[in-house]
Amino acid sequence: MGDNKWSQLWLDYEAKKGAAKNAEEDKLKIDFEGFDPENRVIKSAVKELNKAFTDTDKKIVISFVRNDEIKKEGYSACGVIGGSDNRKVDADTTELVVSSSDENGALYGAFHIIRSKLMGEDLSCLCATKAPSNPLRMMNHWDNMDGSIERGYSGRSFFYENDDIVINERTVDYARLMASIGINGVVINNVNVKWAASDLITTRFFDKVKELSDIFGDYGIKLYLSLNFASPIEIGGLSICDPLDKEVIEWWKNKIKEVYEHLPELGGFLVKADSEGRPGPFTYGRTQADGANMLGDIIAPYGGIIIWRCFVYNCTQDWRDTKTDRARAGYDYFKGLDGEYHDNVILQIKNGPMDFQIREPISPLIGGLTRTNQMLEVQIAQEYTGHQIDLCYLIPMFKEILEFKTYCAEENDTVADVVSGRTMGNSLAGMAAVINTGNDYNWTGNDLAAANLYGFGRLAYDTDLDSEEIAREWVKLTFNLEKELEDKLVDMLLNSREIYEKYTSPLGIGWMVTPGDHYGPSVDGYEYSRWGTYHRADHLGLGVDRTDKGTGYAQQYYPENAQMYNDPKTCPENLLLFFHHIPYTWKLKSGQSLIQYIYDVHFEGYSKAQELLESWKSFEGKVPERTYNCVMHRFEMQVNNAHEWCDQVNSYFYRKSGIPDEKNRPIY
Ligand code: GCV
Repeated sequence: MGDNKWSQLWLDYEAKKGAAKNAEEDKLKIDFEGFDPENRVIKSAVKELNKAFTDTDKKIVISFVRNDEIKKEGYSACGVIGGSDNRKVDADTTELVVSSSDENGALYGAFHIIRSKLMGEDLSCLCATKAPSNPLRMMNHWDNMDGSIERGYSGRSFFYENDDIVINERTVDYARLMASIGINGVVINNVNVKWAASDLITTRFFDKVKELSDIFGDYGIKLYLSLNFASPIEIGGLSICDPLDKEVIEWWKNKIKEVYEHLPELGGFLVKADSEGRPGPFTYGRTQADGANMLGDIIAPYGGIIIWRCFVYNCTQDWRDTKTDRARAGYDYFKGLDGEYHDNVILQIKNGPMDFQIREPISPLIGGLTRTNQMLEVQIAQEYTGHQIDLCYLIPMFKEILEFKTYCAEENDTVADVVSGRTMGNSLAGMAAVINTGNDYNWTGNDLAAANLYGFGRLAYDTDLDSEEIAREWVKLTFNLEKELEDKLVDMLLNSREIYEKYTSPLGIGWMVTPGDHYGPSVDGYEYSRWGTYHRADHLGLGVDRTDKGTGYAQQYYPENAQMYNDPKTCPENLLLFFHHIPYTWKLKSGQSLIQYIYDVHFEGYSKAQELLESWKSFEGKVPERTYNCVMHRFEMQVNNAHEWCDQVNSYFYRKSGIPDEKNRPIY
């Protein structure tokens, strides 16, 4: 987009416009039945359609029709050639009817039409009925008010600069992009709430937060804030933040009243408590439920909700202690309180029991809780999956997570069922992603990482979509490629997670990353530290014994899964080292020994990374030059990274085990 400072990603209407670019603008007519054209969300839908349809050479009538039978935030979008009987339009006109029961549904219907148009579909044949799988579909920003982003790989924050809030046209484009993929909630600040961010709930920032909230509101998005549990101390001048203390409770009552006077549309708060040094109820001998319920009760009269994170574990562990297991912590802390959380409290649970590794089992807490609102947290910021340098399309991983059968009920027992509210019939449920955006021109550092941003939203709205469908949509919307290259790019995306896994940490072992930064290999980087992230390799074998004879983590699952994981013969091989300490000579199903597999898979991963780079060369001249160069540079870095991983991991395990590579490849 010429001189613009940021791209329009999948909403780049200009780049998609064809021969009729300068067609008369009055070809598009929009009607309303049961919707107020002055409603802010409807106005956004209309504005968007007008932008997207300036190149139409046919007459188009789009009618927004209220239909109360359609599910909340759902829509049907259908084309009728020559117009329907009751809405009399000329024969050469395409009529499209968007039916929905609410404004968000109407907006999503409009974006569906736009998507179909951009993908070159025949709108007169359009016929889609959709309803969101998840009631809450949220993005979590880990943006700090100084403009930095915790685990951000795409530049600085576009929300903050120098401890102040920035609002400009990019803010509006951000809201448009999020609405176009069905996002209906955004947490604007890092869960580690420190310094100026503690003041987001004070008069220092109310006006600007309100402005942001209004922009989001135009696109059907609710704004949420991460909350500092120690606010009574840090901004209130109290000496404690004990959730059961009368003075503390009174302070919160006044504070939340004040917040809602200024921010009447605030969705609620996200809280990271008792985690990685953040304050919380444990300091006062209180439970996580005590903390969450106190805030929940106070915010309830305003219609707000409390999203309470379950990422609570001991981050000062002694590595010599082989019984304490970080993987157990979420379940150990939260399962016993199942049923005690109040109705407007949701527990937000990371997909795995550790921390967004390239492969982990599903957290046993999801579905382990049967009487508590639950929400799934995934990370599209590629903290452990390549920093948006290495290509790693994460939607296949998210699909695996959603499809995992927990056995928590006789039916509707997958993760998708639990977090959508289908299992328990609750409406406070959903999916959240730690977002991968920043103020880079392309928003996501690597142009191809936008597939994760797009994909998360689409998947959270419709968990039945498959990874390939989503990848193809994104490719079609973002580029103008011939079929052969489109297929090639889709394949590159679909294979990328396995490639990353191959050259990094195989069979579920995870970690082995550079401490702190989390990019690049350092096999023992976390091995003798306090973080609870160990591989336990010795000269005989590798992996963590999490069976009933080890840490007992496998027993946190329902019996079907517990038994499967407990036995190395039935444990899925891609998680073998997560659950078991395995000798290097162990024979895998392929017949390879564990050590030979480690060597082979790392050489293979490195060579596949080189293939990705080679494949990208065929996109020269076929995608914008800026994109081509940006991605090429990243593939070059990925190849170096894969090389380092391959050499370091193989050398490490060769030196540990003393067993040579059967194929005599260079290992140092
Ligand atoms: C926001 C991991 C990350 C931290 C992050 C934390 C969390 O430990 O490395 O940067 O903090 O997860 O999810 O709270």
